[in-house]
Amino acid sequence: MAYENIQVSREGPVTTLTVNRPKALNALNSATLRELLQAVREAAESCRALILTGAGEKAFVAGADISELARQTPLQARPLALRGQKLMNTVESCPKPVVAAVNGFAFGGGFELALACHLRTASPNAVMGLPEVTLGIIPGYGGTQRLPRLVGKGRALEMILTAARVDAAEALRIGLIERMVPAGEAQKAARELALTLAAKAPVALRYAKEAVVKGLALPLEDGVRLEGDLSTFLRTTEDRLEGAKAFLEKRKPRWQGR
Ligand code: CO8
Repeated sequence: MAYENIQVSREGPVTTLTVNRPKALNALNSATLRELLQAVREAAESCRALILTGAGEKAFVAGADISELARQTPLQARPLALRGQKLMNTVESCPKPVVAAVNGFAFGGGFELALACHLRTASPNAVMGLPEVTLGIIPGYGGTQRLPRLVGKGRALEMILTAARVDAAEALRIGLIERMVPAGEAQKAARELALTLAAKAPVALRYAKEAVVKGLALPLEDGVRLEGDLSTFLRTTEDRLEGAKAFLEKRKPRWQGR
């Protein structure tokens, strides 16, 4: 499907979705949220790993579209908030691994999009933060929930309440991103990561992700139970036989995804 504000490129097992609204530093207006949701769903069907990034070298996504937010009535705001949350939940629960290539500004809803991804690479010019309180609102696309799960309550509260901007080096130090790479290479690094992921057993990857993401929202005992259930289920797949066979035959496994 063709999109107005999203570019889709497929290379081997990896699909890259690029938010492309240069006039607004790739800010997520309502139409872009809708397109991105559709694009993520479509890509999840056909690829082994996904990359999300922003067009150009200046911005990943500069947030929700402030000019649109400013025009909204409360009745219009609610569906928009739900659409944004739906997008972030869809990214996080995507059965395929999703890597964010943060190639510049990632603020507000843009940062929340990166937080919903499973892994993040960033170039040195990346700057991240939740500036909502400076606009008289609070993060509305999951930032108040996903940020503390990543960096802890104190640092998340500091970032949210002071609207502090975090550069790529600091983001790496506090565990907001997994890789900081030279200028212009965030997408290349994301691709390397995505290819590494695409070479792993797809169903195992999916359930490992589910165990971590869902488990974090559960008491430890229930999380361990979930891990046990998923792990037991995985011992029924054809891929687990292929994994053992390939190891014993000293060759690369040929995953079937079942
Ligand atoms: N929305 C709309 N337009 C934007 C946005 C945005 N988020 N960010 C930048 N733009 C536009 C600018 O208005 C400007 O347009 P124009 O050229 O027509 O004046 C163009 O992009 C270039 O921006 P700047 O000239 O400002 O570029 P700078 O390099 O000087 O600054 C910054 C870059 C620092 C990124 C700056 O643009 C900025 O601060 N942008 C806003 C960042 C922000 O506050 N983001 C959070 C938005 S709120 C949010 O995301 C809430 C999510 C949950 C909502 C739930 C609601 C229901």
